Amino acid sequence: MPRMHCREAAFKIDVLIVGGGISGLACAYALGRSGHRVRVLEKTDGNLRGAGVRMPPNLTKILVEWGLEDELKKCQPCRKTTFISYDNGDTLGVLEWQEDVLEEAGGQFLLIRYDDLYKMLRNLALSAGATISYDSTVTAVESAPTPCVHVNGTILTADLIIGADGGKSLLREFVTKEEDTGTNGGHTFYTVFIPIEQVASMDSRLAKWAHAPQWPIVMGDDRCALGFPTRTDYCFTVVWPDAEVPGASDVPEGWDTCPTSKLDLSEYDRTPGRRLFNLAPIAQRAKYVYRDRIKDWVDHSGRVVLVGEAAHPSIPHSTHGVSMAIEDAEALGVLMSHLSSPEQIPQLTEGFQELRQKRCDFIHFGEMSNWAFSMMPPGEERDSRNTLLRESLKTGIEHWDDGMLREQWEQIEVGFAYHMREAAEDWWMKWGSLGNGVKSNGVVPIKIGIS
Ligand SMILES: *[C@@H]1O[C@H](CO)[C@@H](O)[C@H](O)[C@H]1NC(C)=O
Ligand SMILES: CC(=O)N[C@H]1CO[C@H](CO)[C@@H](O)[C@@H]1O
Repeated sequence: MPRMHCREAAFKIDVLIVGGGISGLACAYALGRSGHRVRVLEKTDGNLRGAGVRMPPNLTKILVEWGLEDELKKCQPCRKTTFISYDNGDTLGVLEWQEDVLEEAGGQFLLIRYDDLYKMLRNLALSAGATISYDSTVTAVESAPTPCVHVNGTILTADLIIGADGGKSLLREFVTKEEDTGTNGGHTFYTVFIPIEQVASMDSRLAKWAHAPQWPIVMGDDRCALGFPTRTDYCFTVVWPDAEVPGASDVPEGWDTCPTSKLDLSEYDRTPGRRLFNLAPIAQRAKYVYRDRIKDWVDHSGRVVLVGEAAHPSIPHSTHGVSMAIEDAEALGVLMSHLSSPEQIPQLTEGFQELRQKRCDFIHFGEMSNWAFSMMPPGEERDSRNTLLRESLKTGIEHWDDGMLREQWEQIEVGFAYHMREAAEDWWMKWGSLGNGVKSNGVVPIKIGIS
């Protein structure tokens, strides 16, 4: 499919993006495509780590519009989620992504390795004219008189600075004027990749997972696991309480590796998860650090804006973390394609926050509740969860009438049923074109009589 027609801004600006992960590269593409001159500053050498990524329909739809349809065709599709008990390996329930739901959502549900998605986005960013500088750690930011960052002992200036520097974000501290409030979440995510052919060659209990288009969730007491196949590897993640892993509380935030033998999964002998996990000697490790929602994504000058995890920190491996980051990029790119004067920048960055914040917070709370749902301690609540899940085995998702499950499901559906480009264009029609009323201090014009 040809790429969507792209509008080039009448007024082109210099943009610096701090952070060259998924979020930064997606922004680099979206802004480059809108005609702006983009430079990405990435602190690592570009060999970023990550686990597996679930790409829900509304994300894959954006990527198709960005011209990636052929690459996506090679990805492993996902058709259902199976809920399994950590204690005995029993299947508790299924949630099928029915063809008509996916169709309505306008895209496929696909599974991919982080590094494969990362490479696709890097190629897109470069193709849109962005430059990427690696080994470039930003140590300070300023917004007045001119937005600039300090990097390698020099100062780089721009018209707009985008903070795509992840959960532990220097740019967030600059925008909120508050120190990072991250607190230890008490759990760490351990991910292994096992070549898909190796899994396929195991005995039937394991082999059946190798090419199954599904994403099983293993639900335990204060712990859970999830897995899925990608084109090349089976990606399996165990979420474990730090209290049970010597030294885990002292692990720094970010991605690193550790031996899989650090986790004692012997109690879970009966579950296929344990065997999968033990097939790989080394796991990728990501600590969960909890952060509160923040009020402002844009600094007072309107020329420093946060996106992705820097704006709305989430859980590692969340279902919508990557899709929220890429929707952010799409939204900012569409808005900035309307730029016709420098004074308009603060209006559009404020508009970006207005457009995105509610949705990201809503999706985030949905993810938090799904997480709690998957790690319930034994007790009445868990028993009723399991009863409801077992019902779904008999009846299928349409009959998940009970409040809790229904709500859970609707959260997921709202996540899918969204069109970022249209939402951004709508915002522009309503507010952006009132641009002559913009004040240069970044205040969006007061909205009277339009809804
Ligand atoms: C910073 O220095 C590294 C090498 O030390 C270089 O690769 C990188 O491009 C520099 N970044 C910038 C923005 O000058
Ligand atoms: C990119 C995108 O947002 N795609 C779809 C999301 O879901 C809605 C409604 O279900 C579709 O209309 C969009 O095309």
